[in-house]
Amino acid sequence: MKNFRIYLVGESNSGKSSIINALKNKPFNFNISQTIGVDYWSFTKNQTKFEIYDTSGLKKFEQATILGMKSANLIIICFDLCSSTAYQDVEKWLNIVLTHKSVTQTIIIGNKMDKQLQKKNENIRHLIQNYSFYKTSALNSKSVKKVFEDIVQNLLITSQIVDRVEISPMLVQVQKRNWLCLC
Ligand SMILES: Nc1nc2c(ncn2[C@@H]2O[C@H](COP(=O)(O)OP(=O)(O)OP(=O)(O)O)[C@@H](O)[C@H]2O)c(=O)[nH]1
Ligand SMILES: [Mg+2]
Repeated sequence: MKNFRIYLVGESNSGKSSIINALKNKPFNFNISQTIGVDYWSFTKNQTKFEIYDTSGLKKFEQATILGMKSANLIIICFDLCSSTAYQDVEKWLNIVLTHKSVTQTIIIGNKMDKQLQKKNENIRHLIQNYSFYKTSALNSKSVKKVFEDIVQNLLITSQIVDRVEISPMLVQVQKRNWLCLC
């Protein structure tokens, strides 16, 4: 069994815990309590244990989050699509990730797509153009599950590539030996 550690980060109120609740098929809750420190949840798929760390977006827990996410295999930055500070929020977390964890996969989620967007922020598109980007609504568990299905699927493809690389030198050796035997 392999472990795959996912850190869910982003500003407080962006909907991180609600996204995890949707993934767990829990009913949506407008009065969900703020995360204190970090919450942990895991699921197993394809012989891999996906460990999800749902962090608090409160400033006082930021250093603990930064420390913890150094061990992550994947970082998901979540922001509120409708927040007036959406651009600054994404920029801040991208900077944190790039400063403290340069070589890691990063996905960006714009959450609360069920809400009416007041003003389209074209600048965000440029900021996130090099990242996988998903729009979600924690009220619609399908949109949330799609993100995690893609993560599982991508990991499967990547690990197959790694397996193939590991296997091929052995195959070459076996073929060589057969060829020698035939001689
Ligand atoms: N309309 C709408 N509201 C949402 C959505 N996701 C979360 N909310 C609401 O936004 C508020 C904050 O949600 P949380 O899931 O607690 O946000 P969080 O990012 O985990 O916040 P911290 O734990 O403080 O970091 C709550 O009132 C949720 O009900 C969504 O997709 N659409
Ligand atoms: Mg939370």
